[in-house]
Amino acid sequence: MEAVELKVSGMRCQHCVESVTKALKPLVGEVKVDLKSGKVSFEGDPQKIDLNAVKTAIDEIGFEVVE
Ligand SMILES: [Cu+2]
Repeated sequence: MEAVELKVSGMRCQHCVESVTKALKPLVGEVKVDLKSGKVSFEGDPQKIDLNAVKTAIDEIGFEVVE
């Protein structure tokens, strides 16, 4: 397991945090979101995580992965 960290833009409140958390749960399990920095992090096997799917899921709910 490795820590993966993404920077997501557009999250402004706890509701956004929940949307991101919910959208990513089926893909990567538990995620940690830091609203202030926009950092979304989770643990996973880099071989198994489909980062494109993660980015698409974030995109679909109106946010953007910037890093
Ligand atoms: Cu919000």
